[in-house]
Amino acid sequence: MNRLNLSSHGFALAVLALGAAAPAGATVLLGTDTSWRLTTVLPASDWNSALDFNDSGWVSAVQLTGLAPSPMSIWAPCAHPNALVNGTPVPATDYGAVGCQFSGDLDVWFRKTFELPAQPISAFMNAAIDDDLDIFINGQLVAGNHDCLAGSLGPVDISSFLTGGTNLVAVSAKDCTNDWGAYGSGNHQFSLTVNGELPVVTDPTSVPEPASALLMLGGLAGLAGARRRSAKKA
Ligand SMILES: [Ca+2]
Ligand SMILES: [Ca+2]
Repeated sequence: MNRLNLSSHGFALAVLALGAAAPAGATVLLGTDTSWRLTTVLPASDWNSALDFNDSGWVSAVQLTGLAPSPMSIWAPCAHPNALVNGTPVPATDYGAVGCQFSGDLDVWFRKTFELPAQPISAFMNAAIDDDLDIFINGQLVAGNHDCLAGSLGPVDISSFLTGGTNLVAVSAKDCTNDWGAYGSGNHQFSLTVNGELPVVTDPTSVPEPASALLMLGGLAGLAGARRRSAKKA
């Protein structure tokens, strides 16, 4: 199992930039954005393995404001009735004062299906989480951390977990407190990128180069002559 632990950096989100360099020739195969689906209600058990899982009751992720735009940090929509300040519920009208990075959503389940033309030659995943998570690729647990501290992970080689066609990445994420305290401790965020290389696809309908075509014709003529000679001997 290709499972790695997060390194911890406290809750200072400024340190959560994803620093790992992508391999030469690699392109972004996947990134967090608002097309990811999420729920804050414990889903059925096949949420992280079934490509056709019905997530029509889930909602779109929101981009958290005030953080680096790339990779995009996402979470649940910020208006939520469970947020606290020093144990006291916060009126929803106050949420805007501190941005969507603070809400009362502690447990969030994310899903994203995406297409690949072929299994990648290489695929390296980096992620950042405030606070904890488990990441599943096509039903397989590939990374996890449960220390109730913000941190980042990667690069994790996930190439063997990906396939040509439809793939599923599913993430259970947890913020460890819904109490904003002095607007500093109840924050949360999740971001993920996969960089990798896809195999070069040769076009079977391409016209052979002239030199190649001549060689091919010469080879066919030689083969025909050999067959004629073989037939005379028989
Ligand atoms: Ca953590
Ligand atoms: Ca937190």
